[in-house]
Amino acid sequence: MGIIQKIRDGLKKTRDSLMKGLRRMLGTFTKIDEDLFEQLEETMIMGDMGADTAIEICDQLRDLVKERGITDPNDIMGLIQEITTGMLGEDEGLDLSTKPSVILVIGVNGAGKTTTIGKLCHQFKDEGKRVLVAAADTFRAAAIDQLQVWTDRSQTELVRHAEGSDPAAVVFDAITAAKARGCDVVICDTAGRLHNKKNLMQELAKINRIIDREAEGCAKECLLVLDATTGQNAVNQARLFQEVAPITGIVLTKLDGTAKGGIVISIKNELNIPVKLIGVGEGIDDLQPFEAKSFIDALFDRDLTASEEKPADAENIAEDIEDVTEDVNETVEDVTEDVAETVEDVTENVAGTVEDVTDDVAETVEDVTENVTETVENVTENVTETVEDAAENVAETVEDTAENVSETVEDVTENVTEKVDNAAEEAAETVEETAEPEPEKKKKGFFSFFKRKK
Ligand SMILES: Nc1nc2c(ncn2[C@@H]2O[C@H](COP(=O)(O)OP(=O)(O)OP(=O)(O)O)[C@@H](O)[C@H]2O)c(=O)[nH]1
Ligand SMILES: [Mg+2]
Repeated sequence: MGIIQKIRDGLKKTRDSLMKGLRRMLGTFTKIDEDLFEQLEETMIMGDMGADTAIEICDQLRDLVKERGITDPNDIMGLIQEITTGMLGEDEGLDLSTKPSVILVIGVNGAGKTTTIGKLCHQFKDEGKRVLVAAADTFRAAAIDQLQVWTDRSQTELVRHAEGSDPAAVVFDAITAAKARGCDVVICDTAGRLHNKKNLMQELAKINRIIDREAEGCAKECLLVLDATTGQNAVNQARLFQEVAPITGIVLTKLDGTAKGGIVISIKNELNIPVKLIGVGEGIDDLQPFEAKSFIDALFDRDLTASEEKPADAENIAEDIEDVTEDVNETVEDVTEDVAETVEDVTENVAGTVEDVTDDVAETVEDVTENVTETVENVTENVTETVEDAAENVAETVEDTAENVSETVEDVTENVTEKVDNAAEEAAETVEETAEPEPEKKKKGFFSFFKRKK
């Protein structure tokens, strides 16, 4: 089957849903007015074109309609085709201009990284290139084995380490081996999800640094694999990964399994990263270089849409209802999946944040404990020293005081003894004097009596 036919087949669901929806909606209008633009915008947003892109397409459409004086709603589809072709811009292929060239493949789990690598190996091998694959998704043993199956199929070389080993070391070994063996391309598979987002991102950043260092001067592609069935969520994923490694191109997988092919336009328009490859099936040949013209042709092919449509009889209406029911169920399923994924991501982020905060708190507590212990130690030392000094001073003072007191006591005792002695002496003298009678004194008494009488 040719490339164009594959893309057409792959885009059947999108054509059935988005393009048929747009045509149906436009068919209800007889003139171009603001009501038409509003409904158009809504239909495109529902078809996963993204709100920003839908608004931009309608703005450009208003200008073109005015500029060219268009009045027939039947001309609108042609104008949308023109505008979206302009939005997709020039095609950009993979840059494999050096030997070796390195392709780093990143993306969330289940996006289709390993399958895309398997398909790429097969294509490069067909082109006569020598390919070496690095099994840098060391998170699960099954991931390494899955890659081994693909490389065995295409008979390409694989560098693998044990499960749980450092993915950057695998990449390092792969680049060293590729240089030594003269390989043309090194393709690095990576893990989609580790136990928290922070770890995954740090790991990817490390791998990216190793490639820049070990493959300096080599052509390098960093391909972000996005699952088209996730719709607008894919744009958010791209924004997240862009922070870790500069993305050079998008691989949009599972276009065959979704009605959300409009995402291609929104990715290019909102992120300005070229879509370089598209996956249109699970087979080894189901990877195509992205060509804007073939893509838009396949998407807008009125003949294909018409041949896919059947005349409206009761049976077909029933079929249509069945289709719509299927679409609704699919949308509900997608939304449920998106919500579950978001809840998982949020839980993961919260767990990561809690872990980080716990780590920080533990570190702070450790620091504080250390500081407090040190301070307590210092204070204890100071207090001990001060107490020791004080005790010494008190002892000295007590000694001095005791000495002074004993000296004073001695002095006082001496004084008291002296005074007692003196007093005793005086008392003895007085006693002596009192014992001897004094005659003159009696005479004196007698005369004085007379003196007083006179
Ligand atoms: N229909 C369809 N299925 C695809 C396409 N690409 C990959 N798949 C399927 O998507 C599933 C996941 O693919 P993987 O290649 O294992 O995804 P991964 O990104 O390596 O996932 P992890 O290793 O878990 O991170 C597999 O069942 C693939 O067959 C595609 O273009 N179309
Ligand atoms: Mg994988």
